[in-house]
Amino acid sequence: MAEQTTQIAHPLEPFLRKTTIPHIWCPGCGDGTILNSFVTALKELEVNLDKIAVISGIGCIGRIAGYTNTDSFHTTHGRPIPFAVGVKLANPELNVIVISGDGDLFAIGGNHFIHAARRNIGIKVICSNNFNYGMTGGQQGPTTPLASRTATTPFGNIEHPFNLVHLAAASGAVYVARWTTLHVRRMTESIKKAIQKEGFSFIEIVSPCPEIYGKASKIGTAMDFMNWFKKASVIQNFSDPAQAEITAEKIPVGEFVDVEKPTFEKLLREMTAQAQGKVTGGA
Ligand SMILES: Cc1ncc(C[n+]2csc(CCOP(=O)(O)OP(=O)(O)O)c2C)c(N)n1
Ligand code: SF4
Ligand SMILES: [Mg+2]
Repeated sequence: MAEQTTQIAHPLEPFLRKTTIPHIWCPGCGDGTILNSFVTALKELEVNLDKIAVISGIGCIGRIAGYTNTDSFHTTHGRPIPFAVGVKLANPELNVIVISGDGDLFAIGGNHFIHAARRNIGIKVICSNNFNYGMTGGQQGPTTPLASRTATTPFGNIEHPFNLVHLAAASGAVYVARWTTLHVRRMTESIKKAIQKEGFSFIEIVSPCPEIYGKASKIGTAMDFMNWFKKASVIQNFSDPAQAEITAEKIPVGEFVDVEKPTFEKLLREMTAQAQGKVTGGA
């Protein structure tokens, strides 16, 4: 007699686009943890998936848009924010979430980031900061630590990195947080908060790239990254983001900004209604 097997579905299965799984990420890559946290946040919030749009640029983390079972765009390198802004302004009811890399968002796409934050456009941006361009072989990028070795800085990086939480706060983001992939529950809570918040929200996730950056920098394996995160992370909620530089000794994490400010789309709606009223009134 044939043996009967019962298949138990994984609780996160409805949130993943099964036709694109298995994913391409290397063993130990932090991007899987970010995906897990993100879909857990969607599940716990019981959001209507038809109201979520996930938008990414090009890079290892950029594949995430294809793995989530939502409407999504895997856009051109550096341009997820302009795509997201277009989606949000066309349909302000949608919760538009950009998930992309440090290179994508802060090198080629840096200008888009600062101006979307300044305008307080109600999109949410989650950055997988792995300190390099993972997908293209580990080039140095805008968050590579000073003196760090990468594929293109064999004698050590001579450029000062961005402090992303300071950049986001100074540009006008209404919610700013940083966690590492070791802080899974806190990361999930922050993602939930950002999804529910109006206005431009930014979460930096410090994430291991053991396969490329780990080797070049000599930080080592995924476990070595986790040990570094455990040793160096200090929770400093609502401390000065300007003082939150990441160093080998210290990774300041936590929520840095949580304020309210009228969003671009709200002001646009009000201005349009006013202008239409004037036209109608004068006719
Ligand atoms: C216009 C353009 N320039 C360059 C590239 C090559 N490219 C693809 S991904 C990438 C960098 C990705 O780095 P990051 O955003 O940090 O993502 P990661 O792979 O580290 O997750 C680059 C330079 C491209 N695809 N398009
Ligand atoms: S190259 Fe790095 S960032 Fe890309 S999948 Fe591998 S470990 Fe992850
Ligand atoms: Mg990167």
